[in-house]
Amino acid sequence: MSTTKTLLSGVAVLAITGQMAAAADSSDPIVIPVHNWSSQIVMSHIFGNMLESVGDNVEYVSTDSQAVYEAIRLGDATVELEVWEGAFAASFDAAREKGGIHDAGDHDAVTREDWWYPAWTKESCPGLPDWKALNECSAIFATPETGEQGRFLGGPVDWLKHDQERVDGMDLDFVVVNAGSASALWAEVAAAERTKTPIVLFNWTPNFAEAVWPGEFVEFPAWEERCDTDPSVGLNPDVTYDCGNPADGYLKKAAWDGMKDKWPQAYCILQNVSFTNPQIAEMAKLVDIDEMEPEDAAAAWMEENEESWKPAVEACPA
Ligand code: TMO
Repeated sequence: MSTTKTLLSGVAVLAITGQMAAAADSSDPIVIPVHNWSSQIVMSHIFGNMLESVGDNVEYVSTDSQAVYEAIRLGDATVELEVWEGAFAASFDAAREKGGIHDAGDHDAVTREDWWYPAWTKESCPGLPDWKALNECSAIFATPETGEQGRFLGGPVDWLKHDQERVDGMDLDFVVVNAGSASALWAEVAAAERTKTPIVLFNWTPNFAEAVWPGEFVEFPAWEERCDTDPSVGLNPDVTYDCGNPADGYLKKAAWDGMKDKWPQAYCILQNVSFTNPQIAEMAKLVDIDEMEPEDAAAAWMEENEESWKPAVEACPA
């Protein structure tokens, strides 16, 4: 008899706890933006799956990776899982200044995004990685599209807005040609590899590419705060962007200010989420090398790496 009673009261307690959980986070969908590089898409789905595991509703929307900060500030999107310092600090800071979006903490990862070349390139331009070698060797990077000048193959236009400013500000004898997609970048590197053709392009770390193609970033004058906004900072006194991107950049999470009140449990989980360089490189690899769909990659990663995400959920009871 007493056993039954205890069991029943246990059930009653569970039911109440369940109700509290339902009341805690709004049932409105948490809007998770996805962009045009693989780790971000996979990580966003991993985070979305973590939220669904506690009963939250999530919705994924494809958005421009710069405009997303304005969208979050206005509450049209809820979170950003990958704020890369090199590409997005300026847009993130601008939105934060207006209000409505905040820094929700750092990943463990350290990032770099900059001009990069695969190892064989150095054979025909031994002065690399020093940026000054670029102008000595610009002719080896020429393509029919760029004539006498070298080609810098940039990423999709929404990633880095200032490659052209750097070319102008540092007098680089190069033409910036933007790739339409990340996969177009990798196709160009793979094609160049077959003939050991020199190539300089936009790349980043953590990424799957470092495991496939040994290579190096070009060493521009080191990044300094305000190099992007204050002409007196950097190599030349009267231009901006006359420096490299941060060599040990942050990777942050960002959130809409209203998130912590509307979805407190999800917000707690967001704060606990932190991934490392190897984990992020692996997320990219599952899509870019193993050719999995991002949703499948997220599920496979979670299955293999339970210890790397479950504690972040369990530390956030309803
Ligand atoms: C924004 N990205 C990580 C591709 O440099």
